[in-house]
This record gives sequence, structure tokens and C-alpha cells, in this order.
Amino acid sequence: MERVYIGLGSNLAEPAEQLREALKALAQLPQTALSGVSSFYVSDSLLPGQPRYTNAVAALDTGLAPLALLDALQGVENGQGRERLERWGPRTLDLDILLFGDRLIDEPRLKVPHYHMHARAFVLYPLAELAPGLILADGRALDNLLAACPFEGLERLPG
Ligand code: ROI
Repeated sequence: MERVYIGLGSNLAEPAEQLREALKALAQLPQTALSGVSSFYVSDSLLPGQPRYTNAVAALDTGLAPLALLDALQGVENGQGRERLERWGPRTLDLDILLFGDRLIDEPRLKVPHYHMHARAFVLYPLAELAPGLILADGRALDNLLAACPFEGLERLPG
């Protein structure tokens, strides 16, 4: 089993509900346990003109290989996205593999650590709830990434 961190994001009208549904689906993946979930955080989209996002990070312990997990996550995204496509538009749920054990992965479909995570407060702060003091597989310290990435603009939801 390897410890994997997944970034979740939704900017549906009820994005927190999207995230809760996605977490249920993650808990049911084969060879996989859902071992932790961060608080939910709301922030403006990095792209102007989009609704605000709700984001969270989940910890999984999985026996799936990285590309098998990626396929499974895309299945969850498609399942939830396809259902709501006509009502809400195409980007209902994003599930990103942020970290996969101690692995460095550089494949066409999958780069780990996730390309943009180092600069995104809505990834780093929830990750820090689950893994304070983490050192990434590429040697970067989560504490240093946090120090360079202001919390400003994030709203942590209660509960
Ligand atoms: N902005 C926020 N706050 N959260 C996201 O998950 C997110 N995802 C995206 C873009 C459009 C870049 N902006 C985002 O894909």
C-alpha cells in the first residue's frame, strides 16, 4: 500500500456536495482505503469569470498502480461530471493525484508531484492539515512551499 494525496475541486452551485459525493466514491475504489480528508476551502477561481471553487485534499492508501488509480479517478470525474453536464457545464469535479508515495512520475498522462501544487494555496493548506511537515519526493519541504504561498483568499469552511 502506498500513501497518495488527491486534490479535489468543484465549482458547481453546490460544490461541497460534489466533493462529498467524490469522497464516497474514493472510499469505494478497489484496493484502496480513504485514510483522511482535510477541511473544505473556498476560493476565487484562478481564471476570471468562473464561479468560486471548493477544494479539499484526501489521503488514500492504495495498492493500485499510479495509472490504474488515474483511470479510476477519471471514472469518478466522468461519472459525476456526465450526470450534471447539461445543467452545470463541463467542469463539475477535478480529481488530481498530487503525491504518490515517494515516487517521481513523469509520463504523458501523469506527472507527480502535481505540476502546479507548489503554488496553489487551495492545495497546500489542506494538504498541510493531513501531512504537516511533509517532504515531497523531489525534496521540497511543504513548510517552505507554504511560507511562499499566502493563505490570503482562502476561506476554510467549518465542520
Ligand atoms: N481555482 C481554484 N480556486 N480552485 C481550483 O480547483 C481551480 N481549478 C482550476 C482553475 C480554473 C485553474 N482554477 C481554480 O482548474
